[in-house]
Amino acid sequence: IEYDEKATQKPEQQNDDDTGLTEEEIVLANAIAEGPEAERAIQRAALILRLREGMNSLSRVLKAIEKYQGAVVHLETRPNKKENGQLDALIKIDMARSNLLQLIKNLRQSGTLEHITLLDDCNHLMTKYEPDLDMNHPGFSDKEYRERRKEIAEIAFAYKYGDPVPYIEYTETENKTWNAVFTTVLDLMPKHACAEYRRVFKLLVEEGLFNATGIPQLEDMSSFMKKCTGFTLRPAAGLLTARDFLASLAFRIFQSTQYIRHTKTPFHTPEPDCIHEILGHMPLLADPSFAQFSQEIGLASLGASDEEIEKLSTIYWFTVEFGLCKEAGETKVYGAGLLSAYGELLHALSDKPEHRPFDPATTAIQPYQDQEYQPVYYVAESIDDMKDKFRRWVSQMSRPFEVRFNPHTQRVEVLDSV
Ligand code: HBI
Ligand code: FE
Repeated sequence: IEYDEKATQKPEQQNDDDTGLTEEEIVLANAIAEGPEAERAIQRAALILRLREGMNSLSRVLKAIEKYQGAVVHLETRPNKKENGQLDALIKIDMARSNLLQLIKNLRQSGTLEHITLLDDCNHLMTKYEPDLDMNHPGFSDKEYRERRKEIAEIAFAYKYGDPVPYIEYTETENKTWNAVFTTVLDLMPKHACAEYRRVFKLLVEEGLFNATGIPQLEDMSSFMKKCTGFTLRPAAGLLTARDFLASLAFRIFQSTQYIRHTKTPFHTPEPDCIHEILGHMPLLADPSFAQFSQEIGLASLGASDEEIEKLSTIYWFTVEFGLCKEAGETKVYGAGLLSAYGELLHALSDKPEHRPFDPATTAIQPYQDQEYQPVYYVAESIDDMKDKFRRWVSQMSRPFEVRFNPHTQRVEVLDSV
């Protein structure tokens, strides 16, 4: 199979798609690879890549080619015209067609977040459950509530990494909604929440951050968590896409909503709100083992395919949101979705739903919905045991590369394990 020499030698024509390969290159590589030969037959292809630090470094690209048993027959680089210090590479390879398609997929997925500041671009909202769009939202017909939501959403969209989270002057109505939920959680928590949650909850009360009278400020919660586990908060405008949400966890950053649910439904909200984030998530994010687990889910999501993101989301759902765990022969709750919504908490611990042992491989493919109480919950032996099982499972997940977060440079680094 011949490749088109002319068509492959114009790196300056590539678009700004920052995933590495342009659409044209994909089409080109596919076209080159197509032919009557069998999938296994060795074919020649030309790829044009934008090389960048980290994820798309030349060494990683070459390693990926080696992994898919390709042979490099030509390689040249030149400075990218638009971006200083970046290189474009033309790489011609001989490779089996089936492997070539895998390689392209691998390279395409590799251009993800490298630096913590890129989280400023990770604020894509899912368009479900918004009070402006969803007729069933409790705030849909409340003009004042919708205005308030807009005002608070603006803060999240304007936020840049490194800014303090702006303070919000919560209204009397908003603080009353907090009070209603806080006092019920205070009531149920000693008997039903796991030891890690109870420990941090007590600390938060002692520090004066948790009290019945008012909603804690995200900036104060962020400083508290930073001292405990290094986790910090940044404001989110609503329910984010799983990819954006999980990516921030890789950097020990939790994207937290700052608005509160509608006052007419204090015990239910169709979307995350600050009560859910603060009462549900923050105590556990201040626990070292749980924080580690959360970051590892985040790291696993970087560069993952859509199918893998779906699996990680499902695991997140049945652990971080709805997880149960054993404690001295009893079943306790550690999931934030349960700890901040006492109706489902009591349902989860009753004999109505099914309890299964947490096992990442089966949990990852369990269907779930967010409209009604779950029929199935997964019970971990302990937070540590869950973290170990997850770590073992995720190491077998098909991944284009291994990553770790370097806290000193605030960069995600690709490890040489391919
Ligand atoms: N977005 N703001 C926000 N808060 C969450 O808790 C959240 C999210 N998006 C997705 C998500 N959680 C999870 O259900 C998983 O899909 C990761
Ligand atoms: Fe949540």
